[in-house]
Amino acid sequence: MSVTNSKRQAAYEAVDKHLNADTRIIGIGSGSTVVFVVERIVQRGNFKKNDKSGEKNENSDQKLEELDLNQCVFIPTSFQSRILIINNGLNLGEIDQYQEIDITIDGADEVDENLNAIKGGGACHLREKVVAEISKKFIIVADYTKRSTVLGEKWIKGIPIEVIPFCYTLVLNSLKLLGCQNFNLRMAKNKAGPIITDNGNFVVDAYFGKLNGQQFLGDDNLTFINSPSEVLKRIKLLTGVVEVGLFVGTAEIAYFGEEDGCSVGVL
Ligand code: DER
Repeated sequence: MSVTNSKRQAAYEAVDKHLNADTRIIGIGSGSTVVFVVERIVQRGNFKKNDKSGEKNENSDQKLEELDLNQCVFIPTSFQSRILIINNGLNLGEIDQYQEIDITIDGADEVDENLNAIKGGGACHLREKVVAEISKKFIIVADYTKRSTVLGEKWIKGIPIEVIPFCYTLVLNSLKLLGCQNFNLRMAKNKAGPIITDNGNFVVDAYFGKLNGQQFLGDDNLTFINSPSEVLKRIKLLTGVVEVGLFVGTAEIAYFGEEDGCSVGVL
């Protein structure tokens, strides 16, 4: 199965399994996989209403859980997901309107066996993390290339770090002191200079190797445990850092589109 089809498979399964008649406030992540999440939501929401609960839909042998899109509000995690919501005629909400979101479905750049994730390949991880943290349920959808045993195994571009623009050299120096040897300011492709996030900040990508819980020696001869939670804490404490693309203990379940066509939910 192609990577694109495996993204679609994972996205469709997450929507089918977790959105139902009671779902009202839905967070929409960013990236290419969530495009299929919205595609499935629009498909599901177009089904004819069943007047009697329990009545079988003529096209399916399963009771259809009605998803009434008129009753739902969709919260974006980036400019991209905002446009996705608007272009599909879905009700757009804003993050500061709600204390709590029913469910958020989002992509990831890499997911380990404990469902920790590297996110921010699309430089959207600040708003993604805010939306994820106020969601009662946070679900990851990804193609099979994103599934790893430990973070840093396949995604070697580095942990995305959103930084205040005038602080980026300070952050780079601090990462060096932490013992990271492989870091850079993320440069734009069709624009001179660095990429700018939706929040007006820069992104630094820093690779700490495989986050496998081994000892990590910093330049200051201080060691720390190279685990997702420890590395998140170390980076987040650096002056000038706004948010880190490590989502630790956030996801409840992840769906990976597999090469053989089915998708698998990992708890
Ligand atoms: O930036 C992010 O965290 C996005 O969710 C993104 O990286 C997901 O990747 P995708 O384009 O493969 O869905």
